[in-house]
Amino acid sequence: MKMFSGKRKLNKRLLGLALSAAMIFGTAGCTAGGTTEAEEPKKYISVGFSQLGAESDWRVANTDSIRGSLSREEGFDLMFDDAQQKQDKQIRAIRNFTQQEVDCIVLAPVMETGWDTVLEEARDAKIPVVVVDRMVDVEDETLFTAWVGSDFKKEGRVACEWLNEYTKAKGISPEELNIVDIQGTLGATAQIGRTDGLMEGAQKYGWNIVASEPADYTRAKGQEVMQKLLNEYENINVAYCENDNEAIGVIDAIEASGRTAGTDIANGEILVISFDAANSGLSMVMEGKIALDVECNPLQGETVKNLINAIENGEEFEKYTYIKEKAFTVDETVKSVNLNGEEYDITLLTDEILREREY
Ligand code: GYE
Repeated sequence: MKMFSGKRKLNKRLLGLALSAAMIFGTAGCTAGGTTEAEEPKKYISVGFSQLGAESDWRVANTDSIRGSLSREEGFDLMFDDAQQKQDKQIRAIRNFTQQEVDCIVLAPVMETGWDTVLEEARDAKIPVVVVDRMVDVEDETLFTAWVGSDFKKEGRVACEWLNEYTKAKGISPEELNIVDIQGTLGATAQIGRTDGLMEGAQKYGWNIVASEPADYTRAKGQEVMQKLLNEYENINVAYCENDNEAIGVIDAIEASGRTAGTDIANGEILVISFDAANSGLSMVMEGKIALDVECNPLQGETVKNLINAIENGEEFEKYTYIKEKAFTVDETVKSVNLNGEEYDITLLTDEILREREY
């Protein structure tokens, strides 16, 4: 969907800055003999960025990417707020940015619902809002200007189609699969999409979902939840973890219980599937502890920068931008999967890919 945004009002803060800078330059010009023209002060685009937290490697990389792209050198004056996974903190941050009349707000929302009022306030103040990563579920889509992120349900589908093909090739029948879903933060788009993908796969192929429990995308919670589930259910043979940090915690719990994370289900191993493909997760793939890691790309900074520039300059931009992603394994059994008629390659993880993964 192509969008346009008209030129916005001149920001008051900028105007203030421009006036005081002109005064300083003016005085300097006089003492130097009165001939020097006052230099045009540089106009920065002021941006308030409300990041939901720092719960995972993915999130830290996402923050670094956006902060790196919205730098002074690139012409931005960035205010950053970390909400520690609390929606009320994000709402407060957005109100604060709105009151300060920033040129643009960037919002990485912790969950989908509950944003209508605060986004209306921003819209009333004519401040464009770029939503990144997870979505906002609002009555009126004009409450945000653009969105950049991933197709989380597609990620879940890739994982499930791979699991189906893989177990078929290994002679494991669908009813033998006893899966636990270690979910992300409930109500987050990444959780909703990845859980939906699994539920769809389980229904399609007849897998048994033993339990679904959220673990907030953290390693500590992933370990705690898995430990509890391993004590409760003896038959678990697949752990579907909705991010890498949870997967690493889950592997800690599997190993602490005396079991092994791997693909030999027939001999009691637990097959771990994960999402993100951060360096920490891919290292576990390399060690054979994560069977498949579906990529979710956190490097959204450049896209966000280009969007803000287009919005500010009244140029055309896309309302929704989906980032392309891969899925990694070290097992050559399944080379591609079919997603509603579309062939999707499964990438063989190499040392080079792992080395180059900076986050
Ligand atoms: O997978 C996880 C993070 O919303 C895509 O949030 C993001 C998820 C990501 O904490 O690691």
